[in-house]
Amino acid sequence: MIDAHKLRKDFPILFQEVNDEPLVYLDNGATTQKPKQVLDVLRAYYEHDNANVHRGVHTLAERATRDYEASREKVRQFIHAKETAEVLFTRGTTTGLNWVAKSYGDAVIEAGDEILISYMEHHSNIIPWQQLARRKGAILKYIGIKDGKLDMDSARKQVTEKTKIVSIAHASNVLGTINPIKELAELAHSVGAVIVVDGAQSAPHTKIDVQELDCDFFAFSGHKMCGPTGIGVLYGRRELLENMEPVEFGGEMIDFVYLQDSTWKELPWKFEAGTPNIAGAIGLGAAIDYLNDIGLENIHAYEQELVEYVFPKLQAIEGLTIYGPQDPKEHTAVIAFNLDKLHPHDVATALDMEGVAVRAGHHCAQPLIDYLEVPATARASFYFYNTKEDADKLVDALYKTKEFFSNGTI
Ligand code: C6P
Repeated sequence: MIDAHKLRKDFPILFQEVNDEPLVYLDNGATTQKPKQVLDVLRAYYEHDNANVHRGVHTLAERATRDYEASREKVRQFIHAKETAEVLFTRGTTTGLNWVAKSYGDAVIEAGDEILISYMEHHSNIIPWQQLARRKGAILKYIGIKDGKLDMDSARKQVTEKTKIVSIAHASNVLGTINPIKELAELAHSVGAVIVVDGAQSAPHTKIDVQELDCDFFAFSGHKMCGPTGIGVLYGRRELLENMEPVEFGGEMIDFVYLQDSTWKELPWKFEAGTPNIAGAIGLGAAIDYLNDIGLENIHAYEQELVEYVFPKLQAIEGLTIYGPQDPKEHTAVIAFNLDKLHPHDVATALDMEGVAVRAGHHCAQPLIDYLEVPATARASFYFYNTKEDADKLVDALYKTKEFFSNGTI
């Protein structure tokens, strides 16, 4: 089992005061903090090994290439892909989803075809499909939500012979819901569609096995799982990637360049044009080592324990509404809420005065926020280095916030 008090010592940033209060960082859905182990690897890379990859024969270039490609193998193992050819380094989830829409989507989608997403998607899993549908005259359809979860009856009704792509978040960044990807994959495959999974909020928190999930594409971000910003991964099944055109062109990704035409390198490099985020990839590898040492099963179990600890305390606050499933056993450690009629920005500002960092706004999920019929929400999102004391501090700060506003003193 996880000892969060011990693990948090790996995160120097957590030991500071904000507004004269010890920092309680509960904005892990936006980005997580980085442990010393990852910071050390990044520093060592720049101090000892920095060089461009795949181009030089000198020692530093060989070291940088070795470590960059070693990270790809770590990612492969982390998501249980069959081969490293299926692991593409990207800037993050957003880039991965855009690549699928642009490359696979442009090749496959025709006028009248259907793309199926859901009301709980992040903008990164909406707008690329809107743009694709617009380019091709296709139809973008939305699976509904029931009791804070994906409405599977709605999903079954909306999948037709015209459905070509189903793209769904594995875990919602607002509702704290885990979606049944395997079931959705079966549904998509039954009509010959592919399933794209937005894994931004699941890969950091639970074991991922892309083969077991039977997904065709899976995108996630390094910065939400203790890695650096600007690095992410797109997994794609080899048969699909082989037949896809690169989205970006330039150095690194070519085999031969003639005057009027060019040929591409083999997978995965044909998708990685230009100098990649070498340090980012190596840092992500270090983050994977760090998470593996703790154990993804342990992380998942501990976060569940935290949710079950804090949920009833939040539910007991009069006037506090939690969105998503009401049973903590069905809720991830992302908890979106509103307090009375207070604007969530005011709530987040008041919490910040107590040192508690939460996010407020539409969480890049405007269609969902409209669906919930609220202007915005506050959101606390926990990670394995958060303690029960952090949860208590959140609850205390919410009571104080309530009191301040009712007294008109803030
Ligand atoms: N959500 C949040 O606070 P990028 O920005 O590419 O690393 O990840 C985009 C993204 C895609 N899908 C989901 C489900 C996400 O949660 C995110 C990022 C952050 O909720 C920042 S908006």
